Amino acid sequence: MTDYTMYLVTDSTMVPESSTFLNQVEQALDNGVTLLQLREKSLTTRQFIDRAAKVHELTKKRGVPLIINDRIDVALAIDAEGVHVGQKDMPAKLARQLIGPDKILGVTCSDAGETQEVVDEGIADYVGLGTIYPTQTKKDLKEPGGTGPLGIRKSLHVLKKYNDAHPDKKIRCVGIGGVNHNNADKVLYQCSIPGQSLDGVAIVSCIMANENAAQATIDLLKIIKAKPIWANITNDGSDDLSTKITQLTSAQPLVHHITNNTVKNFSANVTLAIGASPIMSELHEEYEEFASGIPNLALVLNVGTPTEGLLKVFKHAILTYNKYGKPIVFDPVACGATNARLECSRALLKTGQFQVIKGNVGEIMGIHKLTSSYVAPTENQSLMRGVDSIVEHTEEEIIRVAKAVSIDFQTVVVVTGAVNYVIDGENRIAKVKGGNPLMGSVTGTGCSLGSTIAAFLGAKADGNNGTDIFSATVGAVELYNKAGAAVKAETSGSFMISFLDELYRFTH
Ligand code: 3NM
Repeated sequence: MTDYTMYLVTDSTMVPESSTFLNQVEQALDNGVTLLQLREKSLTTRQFIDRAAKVHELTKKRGVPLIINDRIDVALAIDAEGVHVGQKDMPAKLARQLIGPDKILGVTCSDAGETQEVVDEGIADYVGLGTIYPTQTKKDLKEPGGTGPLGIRKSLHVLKKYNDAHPDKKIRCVGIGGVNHNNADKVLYQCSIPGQSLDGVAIVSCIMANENAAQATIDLLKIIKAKPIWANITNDGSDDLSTKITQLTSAQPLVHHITNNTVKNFSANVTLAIGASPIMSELHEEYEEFASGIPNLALVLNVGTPTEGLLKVFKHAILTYNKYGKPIVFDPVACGATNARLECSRALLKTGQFQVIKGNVGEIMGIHKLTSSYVAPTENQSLMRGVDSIVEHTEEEIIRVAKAVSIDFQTVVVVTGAVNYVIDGENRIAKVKGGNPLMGSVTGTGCSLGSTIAAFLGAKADGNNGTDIFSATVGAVELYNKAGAAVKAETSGSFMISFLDELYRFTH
């Protein structure tokens, strides 16, 4: 069976001066590339055939299949193992007729619609799904900014349906576009839905343009085979709240906030009240130092007052915290209110992995629209839903939507309200009651729950240590609501002060 784990697509224009094209290919083949595609866009037919023949010598020796990009004639001339066609190349059906039933046929798909067409034809062996991230290697792309893992997951839903129905004739898949040493593990983790994952990644520049193609290949294979550092999550959350509070206060976590202007002061005070330390920084130059050096650190990323500049800061923070496996709590404030805000959340979800997404019902409903299996309601249905939403969402609906968000983004979801729901995938649900109706009259009481969750995660999650994110989050939500319920105040101003006091009392 063809091994798609690490699929090298060649490009002779980016070979470094210190090497040659054939040397780059040979280094890659000797160090772990499992499949090779010869992709030449400017050679004459004669040159292409000569090169293909030479490369085929190298691949045959190592038992690696050789796929020819676009040129069926060249593939047939040298008896290559397969052909890859893009959407503007020869239609897959004709390519199959020409190469016969036994050769490998691959097709590029840039969205779920194109994947559906390939699936409907049922003649491809694999699809190349892209573009994941921006790339300098290929111009003229349908979505130059990349679809992110979210776009790839939409195609995976289409593939899963086909593959489930055709277990003997599964269509395999690789992700392509901007994949490199910094993100290959993340790509494989995030481009995945229950029951359908990528079979591998396809890469060009991170090997072809590398001064040391051998080492680049070895390193990339290691990264592909490893899980991302933050995927080291356990499931052992048997601790009770008082144990979690003891862990919190003894670890004294640092909660880095990139949060909205309205709540900075209150969030900092809540963080201090529970025995953690706040830091409010929008200076991205210091994030590397934070994440690489500070133990028991977590980030709250709250998009309540977004700006163009802040979006860049958010993205930098996500990449840096993901790199060191430090937990991130994402608060998509008012993401359901405007399309621009929803797009802001989409951009951040595309950038990296969040350990927790926290929002009220409206916000989680907004994020649900970004999930890969979301189907927009028809006009009739939306009229009904419009009426529905005035009435209030049922518990069943809230849980269904939160589960969908949790599964798609592989994150713990917290839905706040009179009843709080903490949801981790299909099976783990905690309902937390308590709180106080006056919370609605004090700004920042929702946002500072994010600080509390981050503090609990920071106390437990540190780099490589497996952490039960769900259990830590439940602890934070429980503490927060207990403290809220314990407040005796009858008006909002005194509630605010007493709430800080209760948080302090429960943790000291
Ligand atoms: N196809 P790199 S992106 C050949 O999206 C190719 O279909 C793409 O190069 C697609 O690994 C791409 O250097 C180039 O980013 C990928």
